[in-house]
Amino acid sequence: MSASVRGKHVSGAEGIVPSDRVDAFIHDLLSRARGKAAGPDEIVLSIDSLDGVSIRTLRALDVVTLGLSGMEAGRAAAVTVLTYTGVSRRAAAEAISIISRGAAPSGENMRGAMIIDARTGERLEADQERGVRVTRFGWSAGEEEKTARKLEERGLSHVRTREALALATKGAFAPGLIAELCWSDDPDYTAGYVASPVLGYVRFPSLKDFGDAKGGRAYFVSKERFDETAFLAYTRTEAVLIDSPGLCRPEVSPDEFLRALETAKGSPVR
Ligand code: PML
Repeated sequence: MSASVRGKHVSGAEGIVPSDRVDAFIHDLLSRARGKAAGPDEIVLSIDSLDGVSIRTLRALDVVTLGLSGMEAGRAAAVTVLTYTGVSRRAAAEAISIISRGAAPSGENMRGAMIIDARTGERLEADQERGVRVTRFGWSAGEEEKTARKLEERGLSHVRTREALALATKGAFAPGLIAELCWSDDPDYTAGYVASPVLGYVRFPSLKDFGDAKGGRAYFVSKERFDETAFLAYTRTEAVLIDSPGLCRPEVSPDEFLRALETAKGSPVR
Protein backbone atom coordinates (compact mmCIF):
# COMPACT_ATOMS: atom_id res chain seq x y z
CA MET A 1 0.00 0.00 0.00
CA SER A 2 1.24 3.43 -0.84
CA ALA A 3 -0.66 6.58 0.07
CA SER A 4 0.12 10.09 -1.07
CA VAL A 5 -1.07 13.67 -0.74
CA ARG A 6 -0.64 15.89 -3.82
CA GLY A 7 1.92 13.47 -5.25
CA LYS A 8 3.92 13.26 -2.00
CA HIS A 9 4.21 9.84 -0.39
CA VAL A 10 2.81 9.87 3.18
CA SER A 11 2.53 6.23 4.17
CA GLY A 12 3.21 2.74 2.95
CA ALA A 13 2.98 -0.82 4.21
CA GLU A 14 3.75 -4.31 3.00
CA GLY A 15 2.88 -7.86 4.01
CA ILE A 16 2.55 -11.50 3.05
CA VAL A 17 -0.70 -13.16 4.11
CA PRO A 18 -2.52 -16.42 3.36
CA SER A 19 -5.17 -16.02 0.65
CA ASP A 20 -8.06 -16.26 3.12
CA ARG A 21 -6.72 -13.19 4.98
CA VAL A 22 -6.31 -10.95 1.94
CA ASP A 23 -9.63 -9.10 2.37
CA ALA A 24 -9.03 -8.42 6.06
CA PHE A 25 -5.49 -7.30 5.32
CA ILE A 26 -6.67 -4.87 2.63
CA HIS A 27 -9.08 -3.47 5.18
CA ASP A 28 -6.23 -2.96 7.68
CA LEU A 29 -4.10 -1.27 5.04
CA LEU A 30 -6.88 1.12 4.07
CA SER A 31 -7.55 2.07 7.69
CA ARG A 32 -3.86 2.63 8.09
CA ALA A 33 -3.64 4.86 5.00
CA ARG A 34 -6.70 6.87 6.03
CA GLY A 35 -5.53 7.19 9.63
CA LYS A 36 -2.82 9.70 8.69
CA ALA A 37 -3.26 13.29 9.84
CA ALA A 38 -3.28 14.52 6.24
CA GLY A 39 -5.89 12.27 4.58
CA PRO A 40 -4.39 10.89 1.37
CA ASP A 41 -5.84 11.87 -1.99
CA GLU A 42 -4.43 8.72 -3.58
CA ILE A 43 -4.04 5.19 -2.21
CA VAL A 44 -2.43 2.57 -4.43
CA LEU A 45 -2.83 -1.08 -3.48
CA SER A 46 -0.89 -3.75 -5.29
CA ILE A 47 -1.59 -7.43 -4.66
CA ASP A 48 0.59 -10.21 -6.10
CA SER A 49 -0.01 -13.91 -5.88
CA LEU A 50 3.01 -15.79 -4.55
CA ASP A 51 1.74 -19.11 -5.95
CA GLY A 52 4.76 -21.02 -7.16
CA VAL A 53 7.21 -18.51 -5.62
CA SER A 54 9.51 -20.09 -3.05
CA ILE A 55 9.43 -18.34 0.29
CA ARG A 56 12.59 -17.93 2.33
CA THR A 57 12.22 -17.81 6.10
CA LEU A 58 14.41 -15.65 8.32
CA ARG A 59 14.66 -14.95 12.04
CA ALA A 60 14.20 -11.28 12.87
CA LEU A 61 17.45 -9.43 13.52
CA ASP A 62 18.42 -8.98 17.17
CA VAL A 63 17.60 -5.50 18.44
CA VAL A 64 19.57 -3.24 20.74
CA THR A 65 19.20 0.46 21.51
CA LEU A 66 22.25 2.57 22.31
CA GLY A 67 21.61 4.94 25.22
CA LEU A 68 22.38 8.32 23.73
CA SER A 69 20.68 11.65 23.51
CA GLY A 70 20.79 14.19 20.73
CA MET A 71 21.34 14.03 17.01
CA GLU A 72 25.06 14.84 17.06
CA ALA A 73 25.84 12.01 19.46
CA GLY A 74 23.52 9.66 17.56
CA ARG A 75 25.11 10.35 14.20
CA ALA A 76 28.66 10.09 15.56
CA ALA A 77 27.83 6.72 17.13
CA ALA A 78 26.11 5.53 13.93
CA VAL A 79 29.25 6.33 11.93
CA THR A 80 31.40 4.42 14.42
CA VAL A 81 29.07 1.41 14.42
CA LEU A 82 29.07 1.40 10.61
CA THR A 83 32.87 1.25 10.59
CA TYR A 84 32.64 -2.06 12.48
CA THR A 85 30.60 -3.51 9.62
CA GLY A 86 33.21 -2.59 7.00
CA VAL A 87 31.92 0.82 5.93
CA SER A 88 34.52 3.59 5.81
CA ARG A 89 34.02 6.75 7.88
CA ARG A 90 33.97 8.72 4.66
CA ALA A 91 31.16 6.62 3.13
CA ALA A 92 29.14 6.70 6.36
CA ALA A 93 29.49 10.48 6.66
CA GLU A 94 28.56 10.91 3.00
CA ALA A 95 25.38 8.85 3.42
CA ILE A 96 24.36 10.92 6.45
CA SER A 97 25.00 14.14 4.60
CA ILE A 98 22.99 13.03 1.52
CA ILE A 99 20.00 11.81 3.53
CA SER A 100 20.00 15.01 5.60
CA ARG A 101 19.70 17.25 2.58
CA GLY A 102 17.16 15.07 0.67
CA ALA A 103 18.62 12.23 -1.37
CA ALA A 104 16.59 12.68 -4.57
CA PRO A 105 18.00 15.02 -7.25
CA SER A 106 15.03 17.32 -6.55
CA GLY A 107 16.15 17.63 -2.92
CA GLU A 108 13.12 15.64 -1.75
CA ASN A 109 13.37 12.36 0.17
CA MET A 110 13.70 9.27 -1.97
CA ARG A 111 10.92 6.69 -1.85
CA GLY A 112 13.45 3.87 -1.93
CA ALA A 113 17.02 3.44 -0.75
CA MET A 114 20.35 4.66 -2.04
CA ILE A 115 23.07 2.11 -2.74
CA ILE A 116 26.44 3.39 -1.60
CA ASP A 117 29.95 2.09 -2.11
CA ALA A 118 31.13 1.26 1.40
CA ARG A 119 34.68 2.45 0.65
CA THR A 120 34.26 5.69 -1.28
CA GLY A 121 30.70 6.83 -0.60
CA GLU A 122 29.89 6.80 -4.33
CA ARG A 123 26.21 6.32 -5.16
CA LEU A 124 25.52 3.26 -7.25
CA GLU A 125 21.73 3.08 -7.65
CA ALA A 126 20.57 3.53 -11.26
CA ASP A 127 17.52 5.59 -10.39
CA GLN A 128 18.37 8.34 -7.89
CA GLU A 129 14.81 9.64 -7.78
CA ARG A 130 13.13 6.38 -6.76
CA GLY A 131 16.00 4.31 -5.37
CA VAL A 132 15.66 0.65 -4.45
CA ARG A 133 12.56 -0.59 -2.66
CA VAL A 134 12.44 -3.80 -0.69
CA THR A 135 9.12 -5.58 -1.13
CA ARG A 136 7.60 -9.02 -0.54
CA PHE A 137 8.32 -9.51 3.13
CA GLY A 138 6.09 -10.24 6.09
CA TRP A 139 5.66 -12.26 9.27
CA SER A 140 4.50 -15.85 9.74
CA ALA A 141 1.22 -16.15 11.64
CA GLY A 142 1.60 -14.90 15.20
CA GLU A 143 5.27 -13.85 14.85
CA GLU A 144 4.62 -10.14 14.46
CA GLU A 145 2.64 -10.18 17.71
CA LYS A 146 5.43 -12.12 19.49
CA THR A 147 8.01 -9.63 18.27
CA ALA A 148 5.75 -6.72 19.23
CA ARG A 149 5.56 -8.07 22.79
CA LYS A 150 9.33 -8.45 23.04
CA LEU A 151 9.88 -4.93 21.73
CA GLU A 152 7.27 -3.54 24.11
CA GLU A 153 9.12 -5.13 27.04
CA ARG A 154 11.99 -2.80 26.08
CA GLY A 155 9.71 0.19 25.75
CA LEU A 156 9.57 0.01 21.94
CA SER A 157 5.88 0.14 21.16
CA HIS A 158 5.86 2.24 17.99
CA VAL A 159 4.71 0.41 14.87
CA ARG A 160 7.56 2.05 12.94
CA THR A 161 10.15 0.06 14.89
CA ARG A 162 8.45 -3.25 14.12
CA GLU A 163 7.99 -2.44 10.46
CA ALA A 164 11.51 -1.12 10.05
CA LEU A 165 12.82 -4.26 11.76
CA ALA A 166 10.98 -6.46 9.24
CA LEU A 167 12.31 -4.47 6.31
CA ALA A 168 15.83 -4.42 7.74
CA THR A 169 15.70 -8.19 8.32
CA LYS A 170 14.93 -8.87 4.67
CA GLY A 171 17.41 -6.19 3.53
CA ALA A 172 20.24 -7.57 5.67
CA PHE A 173 20.37 -10.75 3.59
CA ALA A 174 20.48 -9.04 0.19
CA PRO A 175 23.45 -10.37 -1.82
CA GLY A 176 26.52 -8.29 -1.06
CA LEU A 177 24.88 -6.10 1.57
CA ILE A 178 27.36 -4.82 4.17
CA ALA A 179 25.06 -2.62 6.24
CA GLU A 180 22.03 -0.36 6.14
CA LEU A 181 21.58 3.09 7.66
CA CYS A 182 18.09 4.53 8.04
CA TRP A 183 16.07 7.15 9.78
CA SER A 184 12.48 8.17 9.32
CA ASP A 185 11.17 11.08 7.28
CA ASP A 186 8.41 11.63 9.86
CA PRO A 187 9.24 15.02 11.45
CA ASP A 188 8.01 13.72 14.84
CA TYR A 189 10.08 10.52 14.79
CA THR A 190 13.80 10.98 15.33
CA ALA A 191 15.01 7.38 15.87
CA GLY A 192 17.01 5.49 13.30
CA TYR A 193 19.17 2.42 13.01
CA VAL A 194 22.15 0.66 11.51
CA ALA A 195 21.42 -2.93 10.49
CA SER A 196 23.73 -5.68 9.32
CA PRO A 197 23.60 -9.46 9.22
CA VAL A 198 26.44 -9.52 11.76
CA LEU A 199 25.47 -6.72 14.18
CA GLY A 200 21.69 -7.04 13.94
CA TYR A 201 19.46 -4.00 14.34
CA VAL A 202 21.23 -1.27 16.30
CA ARG A 203 18.94 1.63 17.21
CA PHE A 204 19.82 5.25 17.93
CA PRO A 205 17.11 7.30 19.69
CA SER A 206 17.96 10.35 17.65
CA LEU A 207 19.53 10.62 14.21
CA LYS A 208 17.90 13.97 13.44
CA ASP A 209 16.21 16.86 15.21
CA PHE A 210 12.48 17.02 15.92
CA GLY A 211 10.63 18.77 13.12
CA ASP A 212 13.08 17.69 10.43
CA ALA A 213 11.23 15.95 7.58
CA LYS A 214 14.35 14.65 5.84
CA GLY A 215 14.94 10.92 6.12
CA GLY A 216 15.71 7.83 4.11
CA ARG A 217 17.87 4.75 3.87
CA ALA A 218 21.21 3.76 2.43
CA TYR A 219 22.45 0.27 1.61
CA PHE A 220 26.23 -0.07 1.71
CA VAL A 221 27.88 -2.57 -0.64
CA SER A 222 31.33 -3.08 -2.09
CA LYS A 223 31.35 -1.58 -5.60
CA GLU A 224 33.93 -4.11 -6.85
CA ARG A 225 31.75 -7.06 -5.89
CA PHE A 226 28.30 -5.52 -6.35
CA ASP A 227 25.96 -7.54 -8.59
CA GLU A 228 23.03 -5.22 -9.24
CA THR A 229 20.92 -7.88 -10.97
CA ALA A 230 21.19 -10.27 -8.05
CA PHE A 231 20.61 -7.46 -5.52
CA LEU A 232 17.43 -6.24 -7.27
CA ALA A 233 16.13 -9.78 -7.87
CA TYR A 234 16.39 -10.41 -4.13
CA THR A 235 15.01 -7.10 -2.89
CA ARG A 236 12.11 -6.94 -5.37
CA THR A 237 11.05 -10.48 -6.10
CA GLU A 238 12.29 -12.95 -3.50
CA ALA A 239 9.65 -13.50 -0.82
CA VAL A 240 10.77 -13.51 2.82
CA LEU A 241 8.72 -14.52 5.84
CA ILE A 242 10.04 -13.78 9.30
CA ASP A 243 9.27 -16.92 11.24
CA SER A 244 10.75 -16.15 14.68
CA PRO A 245 11.64 -13.11 16.77
CA GLY A 246 15.26 -12.21 17.47
CA LEU A 247 16.60 -11.08 20.84
CA CYS A 248 15.54 -7.68 22.14
CA ARG A 249 18.40 -6.65 24.38
CA PRO A 250 18.28 -4.06 27.15
CA GLU A 251 19.55 -0.61 26.24
CA VAL A 252 23.35 -0.31 26.46
CA SER A 253 25.76 2.61 26.45
CA PRO A 254 27.66 3.11 23.18
CA ASP A 255 30.96 2.43 25.00
CA GLU A 256 29.73 -0.87 26.32
CA PHE A 257 28.42 -1.84 22.89
CA LEU A 258 31.68 -0.94 21.12
CA ARG A 259 33.75 -2.76 23.78
CA ALA A 260 31.69 -5.88 23.08
CA LEU A 261 32.39 -5.50 19.35
CA GLU A 262 36.13 -5.14 20.00
CA THR A 263 36.06 -8.25 22.15
CA ALA A 264 34.30 -10.11 19.36
CA LYS A 265 37.37 -9.20 17.27
CA GLY A 266 35.59 -6.60 15.20
CA SER A 267 37.98 -4.02 13.83
CA PRO A 268 36.71 -0.71 12.56
CA VAL A 269 37.39 0.49 9.02
CA ARG A 270 38.90 3.98 8.83
C1 PML B 1 10.84 4.60 8.62
O1 PML B 1 9.95 5.31 9.05
O2 PML B 1 10.77 4.06 7.53
C2 PML B 1 12.06 4.39 9.42
C3 PML B 1 11.74 4.00 10.79
C4 PML B 1 12.97 3.89 11.66
C5 PML B 1 12.61 3.17 12.92
C6 PML B 1 13.63 3.29 13.96
C7 PML B 1 13.20 2.50 15.19
O3 PML B 1 12.32 2.94 15.91
O4 PML B 1 13.77 1.44 15.42
